[in-house]
Amino acid sequence: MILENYQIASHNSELLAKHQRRLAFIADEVADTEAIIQKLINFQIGIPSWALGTGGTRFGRFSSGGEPRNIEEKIEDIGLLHKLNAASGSISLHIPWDTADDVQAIKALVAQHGLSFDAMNSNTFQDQAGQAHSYKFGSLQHVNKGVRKQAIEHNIEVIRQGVELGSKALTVWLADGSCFPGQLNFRTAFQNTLESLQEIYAALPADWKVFVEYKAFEPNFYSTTVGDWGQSLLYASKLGPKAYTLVDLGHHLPNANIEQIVSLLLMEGKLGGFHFNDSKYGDDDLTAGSLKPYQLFLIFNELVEGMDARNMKHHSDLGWMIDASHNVKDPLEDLLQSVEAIMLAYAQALSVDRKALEQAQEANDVARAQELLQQAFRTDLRPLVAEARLRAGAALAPLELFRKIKVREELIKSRGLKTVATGL
Ligand SMILES: [Mn+2]
Repeated sequence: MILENYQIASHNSELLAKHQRRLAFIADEVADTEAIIQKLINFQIGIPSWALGTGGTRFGRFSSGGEPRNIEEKIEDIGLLHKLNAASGSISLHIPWDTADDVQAIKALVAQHGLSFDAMNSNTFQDQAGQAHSYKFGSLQHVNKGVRKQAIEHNIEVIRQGVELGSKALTVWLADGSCFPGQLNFRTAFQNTLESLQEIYAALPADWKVFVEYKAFEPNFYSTTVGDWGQSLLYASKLGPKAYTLVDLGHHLPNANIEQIVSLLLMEGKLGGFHFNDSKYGDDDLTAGSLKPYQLFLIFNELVEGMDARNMKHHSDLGWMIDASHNVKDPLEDLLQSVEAIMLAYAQALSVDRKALEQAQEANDVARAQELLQQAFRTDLRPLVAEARLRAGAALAPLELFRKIKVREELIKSRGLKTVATGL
């Protein structure tokens, strides 16, 4: 479905007067809003190809209809999101779900929508039809060399496909681990995984990165071979300068201090990227900012402070991606909400009075430090995020416009009610 410029223009003109009043108020309240708006315009969030359809649990999946049936339709959906919010500028592919038959056509389609390719994702957590070995007991960690070799070759094939498309990174998330005590030797599992990752690392082009994603539990429930940021950092450090840790917000044990993890990984130059989502219990994969917006802000606060300390470019030096699942909401509406929440948390972090915060820390003025952070969090900066969209030619209120022009109804008309997108 194509969203026309005139539709955006007419939507914006209806909301413009109210928006300008709000914006003027913020400009009065917050220092240097112009610099914040410019950074928001540059900032882009990667959309995962597997989040465009309705997600499910092991109990069931309830499609909302009109889901993308192939990679072309996934790109079209992300193109539509990007047209609505001008902040969803890249697509992250999962292989083999998204293997392209015609690479040139896919590249052209992505370019036509003003998108780029984010990190490529390998899949050794499922068995594929016709594959020689099973990953039931792990992939890169497996006790059988033949299984490890198959998993290594798959990752190298993902890099090859990514090079053809113009991606610059590989994300490796492993389901490897064990479900019961005694099932495996922790050191052997680590060493096998490291050696496998070393072979994959050796296949990386010079300008590529590999992100080692960690996860505390699930699908394995006793041990996970890349289970936390310490283990991921160990792998990334042993692999070399092109290897980084990837933080998925839902992959920690409850109450983990993620902002502290982020701060230290940045200090070590080993933070590679992010998977945004929100959760109450585990890897719930809910809409970013839907449960713990203050935590999201605190994470961005550390990101901005830590990246500035290293003179990093906010928009390009880390990988920014959503990794979520949409069981009960329209996936596209859910993604619009996630991007909005991420942009807002970023804007809030940019508005923190850094100098004053540093002074409060030096003086052990705890109350003042809290006031400074909460001042930024509690000031409604949504007009700045909307202004960034307006200047980039997108919609002032993306979700509102999405509903007004009946996107889902149109997608169901053209694709059918009973479509199921590949993914989780
Ligand atoms: Mn993830």
